[in-house]
Amino acid sequence: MGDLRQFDVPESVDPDEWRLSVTGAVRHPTDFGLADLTDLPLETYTHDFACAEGWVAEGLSWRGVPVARLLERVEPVDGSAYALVGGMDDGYACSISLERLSEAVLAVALDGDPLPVEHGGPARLVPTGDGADCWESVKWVRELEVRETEPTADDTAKNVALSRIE
Ligand SMILES: Nc1nc2c(c(=O)[nH]1)N[C@H]1C(S)=C(S)[C@@H](COP(=O)(O)O)O[C@H]1N2
Ligand SMILES: [Mo]
Repeated sequence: MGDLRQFDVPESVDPDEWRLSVTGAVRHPTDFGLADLTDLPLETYTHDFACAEGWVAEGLSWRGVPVARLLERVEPVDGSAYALVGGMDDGYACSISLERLSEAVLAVALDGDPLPVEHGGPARLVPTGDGADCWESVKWVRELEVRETEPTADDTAKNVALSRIE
């Protein structure tokens, strides 16, 4: 049994300034505020979160918007296959296939409370299913940029995460 770790919140993270932009290879680029998200039907996803550093937080209950609902709004163009998910901490971005993104939850609550900024509030990407890496659970998500090709060069998340491991 364990909890999520308490990492420092970077200075560039200001929850009051938070908006989500869904951009890139989509027909209708859209900006969402928190109320736009919480007006949508929310779902709960419960799982154990395991970090590559070797700790586990068991039985986390995330509540949020299925990302599929957001993608329906923006309509990715034919041929789009990936997204780059960016956090409010500058330089942190994670590549994910559109298929896995469409099965993810954009969490706005954790264990019944609004998602605290320490754990990525207002909104954190929570990929579902087995085999997600801890660094794909992007805190303070401010941009989902849909791409046609895999954004490998812009994907910094794994390096940031592994650089914290001694
Ligand atoms: N934006 C952002 N998201 C992030 C990270 C980060 O540095 N920046 N670290 C990742 C890693 S490696 C882990 S283990 C978890 C840690 O979540 P916690 O701070 O809620 O314990 O956040 C993930 N999401
Ligand atoms: Mo991690």
